Amino acid sequence: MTLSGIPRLAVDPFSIEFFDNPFPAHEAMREAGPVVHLDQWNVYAVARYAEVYAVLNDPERFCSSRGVGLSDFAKEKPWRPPSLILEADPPAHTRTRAVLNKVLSPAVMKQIRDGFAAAADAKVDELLAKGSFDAIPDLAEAYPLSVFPDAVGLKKEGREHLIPYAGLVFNAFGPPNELRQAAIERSAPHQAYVQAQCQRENLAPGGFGACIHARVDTGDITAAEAPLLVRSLLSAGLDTTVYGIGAAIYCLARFPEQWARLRRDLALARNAFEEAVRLESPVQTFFRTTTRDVEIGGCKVGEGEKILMLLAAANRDPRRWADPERYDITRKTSGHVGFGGGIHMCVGQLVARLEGEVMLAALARKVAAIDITGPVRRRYNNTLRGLDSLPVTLTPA
Ligand code: OVV
Repeated sequence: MTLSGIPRLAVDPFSIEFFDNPFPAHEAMREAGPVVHLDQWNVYAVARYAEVYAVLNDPERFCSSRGVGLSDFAKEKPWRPPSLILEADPPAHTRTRAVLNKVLSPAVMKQIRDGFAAAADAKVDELLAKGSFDAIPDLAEAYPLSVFPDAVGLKKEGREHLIPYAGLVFNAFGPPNELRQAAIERSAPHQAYVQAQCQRENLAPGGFGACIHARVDTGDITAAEAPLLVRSLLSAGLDTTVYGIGAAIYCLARFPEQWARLRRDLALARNAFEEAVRLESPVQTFFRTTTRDVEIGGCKVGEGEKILMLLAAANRDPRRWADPERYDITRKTSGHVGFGGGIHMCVGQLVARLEGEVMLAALARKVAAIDITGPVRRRYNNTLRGLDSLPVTLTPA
C-alpha cells in the first residue's frame, strides 16, 4: 500500500526490538524509498543521508517550533514549557542561538580546556588503579559529571537529578509508549531540581549558567528567558556526552586495530570521538513538522505532518559513506549528522568534542589495552542509543 507513492512500513523505531538491533530496519527504511510512512505512529520518516540533510537544512518548510518529538505543539500541550532554542524557529531562534553560541564559543573552550584535560587524566589514573570496572557508570558518566556541572556553575547538592532529567527529556521526544509515560510520571522531583538550579542566584560566577544570565544585563535576552536557556544546558549538555563517551569506549574496545592506531598517534583522539558519534549516533532521531505542502525526494507530503529524521540511518547510508559499518578513526567524518545540522546543529558540540578528545587522549597515553570482560547491557531510551553496563579491564601502558 502507498500514500501517493510513499511506501508504508510497520517498523516501530521506538520499540525494544528496534533498539536491540535497529540496523536491519534502518536499511529497510533507506531501501524502501526517499520518504516512508510509519503506520504505527502515523508519521513520515527519512532515513537516507540526502533527505535527512535536506530536511535539516530547510527550517522554513520543516519547522522546530511545533516540537522536535512526535507530539505536535499545535495540537497538544507540551509536557514542559518549550525550549527557547531547540523548539523555536527563526527569528526567535536566531537571538537565543546567538547567546548560547557565545557562551559555548571557541574562546570559552580555550579557558576550560586545561581543567577538562586534567580531570580526564585523573579519572584514567583512578580507573587504572582499579583495573576492572564498569565503563558506563565509572567512566562515561563519572567523567562528564566531574567537569560539566562545575562548568555550568551548579551547586554540589542534587546533581543526582541531572542524568534522570536528561533521560526524561530524551524519552519525551518519543511517542506515548511505556518509556515516555513512565519517565513523565516520575519527573516531578527532577523538574523541580532543574527549575531551581536555573535561577541566577543558584549559579556560581564565571560558569556557563552565570554567563547566560549576564546577557540579561546587556539586553540580549530577558530575565524570564535566561533560566530557560540554562535549562537547555541541563537538558542536552550532560547525558549526550555520557552516551558519546560511552560509544567511543565501546568502539575502541571492539576495534583493537583502531585502538592501536590511536595509541600511535594521539592527534587522532578528536576524530576517533567524532567517528564514534557518527557510527553509534548517540542521538538517534529528531522530528520536524511541515509548515506547508512540500516535496522531499520527489514525494509529496502535506502541511502539518511530522517527519522523523533517522540521523543514525543517515550516518550509515552506503550512498554517502564508504564501508559505513566500519569504525575508522582516520575517516573524513565531516558531514555526519550525529550533531544534527543546519541552524539547529548542536550548540554544545565544542564542549562534547573537548570532553571526548581529552578523555580518549588520556586513555591512549596511559592504557595499553581495553578488554570487555562481562555481559554488555543496553540502556533503552526513545532518542538516545547507548549502554547501561560495559564491564572492562584496563591494562596499563
Ligand atoms: C538538543 C536538545 C536536546 C534536549 C533538550 C534541549 C536541546 C533543550 O534546548 O532543552
